[in-house]
Amino acid sequence: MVTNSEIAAMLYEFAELTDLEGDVFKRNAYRRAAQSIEELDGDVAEYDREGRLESIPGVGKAIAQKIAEMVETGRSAKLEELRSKFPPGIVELMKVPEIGPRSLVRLHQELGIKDLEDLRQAALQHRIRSLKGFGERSEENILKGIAVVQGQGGRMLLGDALPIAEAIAAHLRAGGCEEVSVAGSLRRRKETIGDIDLLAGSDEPLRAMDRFVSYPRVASVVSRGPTRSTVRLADGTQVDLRVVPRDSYGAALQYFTGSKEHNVVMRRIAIQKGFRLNEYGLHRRDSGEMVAGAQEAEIYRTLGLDPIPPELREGRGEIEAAGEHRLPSLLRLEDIRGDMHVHTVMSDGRATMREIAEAAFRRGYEYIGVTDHSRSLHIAHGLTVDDLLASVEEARQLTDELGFPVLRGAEVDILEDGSLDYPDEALAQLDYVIGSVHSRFKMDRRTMTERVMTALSNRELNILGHPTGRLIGRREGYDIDIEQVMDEAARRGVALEVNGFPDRMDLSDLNCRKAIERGVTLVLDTDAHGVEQLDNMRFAVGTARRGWAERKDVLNALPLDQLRRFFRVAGA
Ligand code: DGT
Ligand code: CA
Ligand code: CA
Ligand code: ZN
Repeated sequence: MVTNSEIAAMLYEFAELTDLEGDVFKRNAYRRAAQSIEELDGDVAEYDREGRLESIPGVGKAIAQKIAEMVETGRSAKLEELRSKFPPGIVELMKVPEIGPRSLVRLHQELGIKDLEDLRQAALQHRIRSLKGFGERSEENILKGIAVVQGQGGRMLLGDALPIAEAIAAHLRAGGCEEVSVAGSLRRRKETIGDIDLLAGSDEPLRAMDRFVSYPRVASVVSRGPTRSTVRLADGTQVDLRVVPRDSYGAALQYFTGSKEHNVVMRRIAIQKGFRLNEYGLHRRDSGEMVAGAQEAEIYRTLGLDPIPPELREGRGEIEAAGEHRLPSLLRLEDIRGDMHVHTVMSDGRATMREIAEAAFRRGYEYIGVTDHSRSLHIAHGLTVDDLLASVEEARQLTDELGFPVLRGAEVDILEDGSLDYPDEALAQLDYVIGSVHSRFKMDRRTMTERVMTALSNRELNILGHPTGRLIGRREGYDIDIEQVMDEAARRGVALEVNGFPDRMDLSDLNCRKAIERGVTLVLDTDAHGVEQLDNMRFAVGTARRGWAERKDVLNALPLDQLRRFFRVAGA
């Protein structure tokens, strides 16, 4: 079964390749269709079966036909034809900020550039400046652009990698593999992922491998063997699949989940206790007898350890804690009762307050908080005081009508001097206030810390949004004494946000742990700008779990009355 996200991914690839062909109109059409499908409620396959594909916004006759083919065969002949016109590295080349599709086609046609390495060599050897319209500066910019792409170390965001991995896992399961799991850094929910690791337990490894390489998004097979294969997807993502006998599945899952640091300690403990641990199982050293292998938890238990959740396996004291039965009882996604940071159409979001409330209700939340940008943030259509106050009334009416609590908050800019971007009388009308830094990032450490400390001292402030301001792979956080901020937040009853937007993940895992140790209350948010992004809550939860968070540490794991009490005492 092809999933919505796989169809969306193929449509995005269509968009990129038609862009390369110079057809901006088609590119936009494919993008629009891909976006609608990402946001679609219900299965595309269902729409196809019922002949309703063209009722999807942005899907006309031609695209509907392609989607129908994807649903029915898992592939698209037209997409494969387009792919064959360009070298496989081309989609990766498109990530270089300095080159647009038209230059890319010329670089390919005139210099034979096929991938990042070709491009770097051409720039270093000054072959690019010989092309009409390019110069010395373009070469410098291209080299900088390559550094940006590779500065991410070729790592991808958790939020991009996990849906891909889950789609491939589903493809394997649909092909008869019963036990399939993501492994590696992805299973540990690290914020960035080097490559995607998948593990299957199967007694028919060749069949599993056949199924793997037949996944529709596979652009090339890097290596293929009976126990391990590696493929590259069209966007350059590398995916590893290992297949082990079902008896060894638990041991292999333990091994390939890592981290390496965690595994080193695990193996040492195994040796101390007279065992040998590897990806095939836990064996007694004297007799060679296998004492655990099929179940991952058995490996831990046999070594005298409580089973350790994957998010903790970083060699940060988790094994000692497991041996002393003092692992934290980690927060779970089901503990989250509402999302406190969501943008609506009033500022730069795509959904109305009502659509957000209905989606939150469908997710099983007990409440939702909507937070638009404040007036100074013009690029995001920040709300005037009048619009803000009118929307407080709208939230109240919606709450009555739906019987579902819609809280009216705001994501208010923390201005340069630390004041908030609305008068206190206006803020006092809201259910709660998030304060965020969105401007003047380059202050020195002392000034920036002062700025945020001033904001924390405002009695109307309840939550500090994305507290370090970093954007993974694009921008370092601003220079701030985050420990001083944590202590002040704990003292004043202001919650620090764990923003689950995939390129933010702010606070980070380590900062979450530090904050909890300092008595800070965390609040887990998505910063959603569309209803589908409410799903990003699982990334915030993964990050908080990596920071050893328990339910008691998290504001929006509280029932509504206690949440309101927290907001009342804040700033006291
Ligand atoms: P990544 O891909 O850079 O985000 O990080 P990981 O942790 O996914 O690392 P990866 O893909 O190289 O390997 C996946 C897991 O397999 C790793 O977490 C632990 C295990 N593993 C791989 N190679 C070794 C090794 O040489 N020694 C040990 N102890 N474990 C290894
Ligand atoms: Ca990996
Ligand atoms: Ca790997
Ligand atoms: Zn923000």
